Amino acid sequence: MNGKTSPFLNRLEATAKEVDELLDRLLTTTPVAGETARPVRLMEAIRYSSLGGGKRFRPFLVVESAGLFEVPRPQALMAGAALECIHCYSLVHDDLPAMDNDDLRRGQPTAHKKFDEATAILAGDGLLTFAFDLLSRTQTHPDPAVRVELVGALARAAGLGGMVGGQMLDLAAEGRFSADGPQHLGEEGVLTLQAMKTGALLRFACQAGGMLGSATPQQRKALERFGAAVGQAFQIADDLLDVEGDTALVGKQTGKDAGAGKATMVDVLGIDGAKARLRELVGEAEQALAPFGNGAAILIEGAHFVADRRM
Ligand code: GRG
Repeated sequence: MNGKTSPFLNRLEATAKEVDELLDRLLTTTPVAGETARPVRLMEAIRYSSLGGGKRFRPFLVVESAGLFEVPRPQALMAGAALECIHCYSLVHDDLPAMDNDDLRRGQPTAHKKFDEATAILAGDGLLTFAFDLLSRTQTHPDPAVRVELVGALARAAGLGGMVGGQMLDLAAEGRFSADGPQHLGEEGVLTLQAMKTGALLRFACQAGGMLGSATPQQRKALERFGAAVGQAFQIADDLLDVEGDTALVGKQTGKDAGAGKATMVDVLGIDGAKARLRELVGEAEQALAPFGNGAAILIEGAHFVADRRM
């Protein structure tokens, strides 16, 4: 992934490969029951935006949280692939000229640069709806009540009170809709924005394992607490990468946040303060999973990976 290797990275990469293989099998031009035809250009743009690249960290969290409850791996991979479709859609739309206007993603031209804007919008729309198609399938879980719970929870994480709402707050904070320039949100405001924009999908990733595995209310609470800490840590690490990261490793342009008037935790706490908060969040993540004992070691390594990541 970045030339380095460790047992944790090997496991992350192995899951990424399984997710890629599954998406590769699912995202073909052959229509399934209920569909009429899958246009070739749309599928090319969807495959370009979702295959080959990306750490697949969200599916990894789904698979490993499901592993706590011995959920069959193919079921967890289906839920992870669905979540990755939402994540990839959000990146395609985030890169559009009307949003962040980026040319580079995962080290490659962004979807609207490689194809065109209309195709990129439709590829994002297609990935968004496909995610719910996947969750509704019996391969995700034999019990329809579990599938409905997953669909509802992912819709809320990704939707108007989650990621989409967070993106709206982000654009507003940049000053897009007012003549007064960037807003100064303060710590609470930035926390809310980030919990929605980035945190909600990561929290869902950890909760999904509990849903698939019929976890007890206490176990679900523990996973939610872990997911919330990892979500916050992920975004702070991303903010730090924007300031200190290397474009070649990160695979997208760095140094954009300050120029765009973005509301970040580095802005609120400073670089050293953000790094200290990151450490606190890793501690919080570890504590949350204490009830699972050694079985949760890989998830805790995941929290460290988030805090230490350079890509
Ligand atoms: C357009 C509705 C809509 C939402 C966009 C998530 C998001 C909201 C925008 C992405 C902006 C961004 C870079 C946020 C920081 C956190 C983040 C999502 C980083 C990218 O995720 P990684 O590092 O990427 O998991 P890979 O490429 O590994 O999948």
